[in-house]
Amino acid sequence: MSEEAYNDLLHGNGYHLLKEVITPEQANAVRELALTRLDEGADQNGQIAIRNILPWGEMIHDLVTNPRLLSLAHRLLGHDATLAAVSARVLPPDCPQGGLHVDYPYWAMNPGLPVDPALMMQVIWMMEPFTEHNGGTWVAPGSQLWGGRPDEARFSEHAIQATGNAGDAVVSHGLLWHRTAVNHSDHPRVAILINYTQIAVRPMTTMGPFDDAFVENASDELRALLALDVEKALRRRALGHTQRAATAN
Ligand SMILES: O=C(O)CCC(=O)C(=O)O
Repeated sequence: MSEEAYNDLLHGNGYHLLKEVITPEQANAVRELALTRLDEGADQNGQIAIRNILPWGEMIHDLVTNPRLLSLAHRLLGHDATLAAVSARVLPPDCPQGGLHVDYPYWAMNPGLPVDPALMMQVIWMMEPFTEHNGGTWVAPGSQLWGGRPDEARFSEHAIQATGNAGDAVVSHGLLWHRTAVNHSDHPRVAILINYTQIAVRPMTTMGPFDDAFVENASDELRALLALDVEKALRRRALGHTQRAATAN
């Protein structure tokens, strides 16, 4: 587990670039897959958002259960962290930039939002090199600590673009102020977005229903992320609380 990434998310820039998490070839295979599924997407102000891509199969399951991401998600959100969303974001050439925001569940909550413990970690998987030219995500370093609603003027004063290579992944605190960028290149830019949350947070999109074959074949990591055994996981939490309280008394 990268201690540096953990500290960056909570106390530093609010995001961290994990390099070479998968190979450029693996990233390109996911990119090609996404480009064959564009018809499942919704137009979001000129950008394409394809929600709940788990049914695309093993390539996506492998991204979601990647050990480097999971170990960070577990450290930040608890060993029983779950999946709130997994989607593809495609920026067509010359698309307009996206709206400035923080991520779910923070945008769905009333003010007084906790930075530590974090409620959510986002992953922006780069399925091709991200550059300032083709739409590297705009982020405001340290903004997870700013509190309040995202503010255009303050954001534009501090924002920089996250860049990296195919197969790299930017992990970020859910409170980081960010927005998608304009893609000035002549081919679509593809990201896979993952949101991991604490188990007590309701998923952002409906994940299931899962058929019997899916449930039988799901790895232990995927079962935990989808809270397929949620009552058991919550009982373990409750027991942990009781034991901690007994030790404290
Ligand atoms: O596709 C991107 O550049 C990042 C999008 C993103 O982080 C979001 O929409 O929350």
